Amino acid sequence: MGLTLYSYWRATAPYRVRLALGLKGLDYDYIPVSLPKGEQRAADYLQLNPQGLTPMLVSADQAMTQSLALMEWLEETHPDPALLPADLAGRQVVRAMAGIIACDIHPLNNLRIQQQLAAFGVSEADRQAWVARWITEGFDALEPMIARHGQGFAFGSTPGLADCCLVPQVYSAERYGVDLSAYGAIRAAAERARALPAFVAAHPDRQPDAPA
Ligand SMILES: N[C@@H](CCC(=O)N[C@@H](CS)C(=O)NCC(=O)O)C(=O)O
Repeated sequence: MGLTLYSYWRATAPYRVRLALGLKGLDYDYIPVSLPKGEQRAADYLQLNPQGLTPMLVSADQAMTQSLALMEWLEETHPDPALLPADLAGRQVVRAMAGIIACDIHPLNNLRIQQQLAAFGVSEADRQAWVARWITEGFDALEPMIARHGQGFAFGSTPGLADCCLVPQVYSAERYGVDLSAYGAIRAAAERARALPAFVAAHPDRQPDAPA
């Protein structure tokens, strides 16, 4: 089954899916979608993905969207190695961690939100503070969860779906200069995951559309 990922090198939602693909050991073709150039709103892209966002994963003739749904699809179609814990309670915690990042932090800081804030005349410094505010609020909730459930990784002792969400969000926090000193459990989990080959390969700087 050939897989094609539409991605932008430093966007965090496609980064999650690259990580899940890598942890599953799956090869895929990479098609860059330049978000600054607005390629996500080009007519041919919108035909496949009417929401005009990345990532999009194409398998056979199915064009699929939404990073969380894509990771769940990968989990169902390629169960080994598992990205979700075997027990129901554990799966709930991992999905809650993923939700904090993908539903409660990221949507507030997305490119189109920042473009809209800029269009409303919000200064760059205030936009920076906006980004930091939502990352901090989310990480305040995530930190005790990882401290409680992590045993090396965000949840448990093997890398999984929570790490696929966490590492890109930490990357984004660092990119925006957010102070992470209060988040020891988050930093330790991200650091450990980032050393793994699948995480090294999925890093934004390693993507074909990253600037040289
Ligand atoms: N909930 C979606 C969010 C997708 C999303 O917002 N992707 C961003 C990149 S991280 C994007 O394509 N933004 C383009 C834009 O804002 O115009 C998911 O998890 O896939």
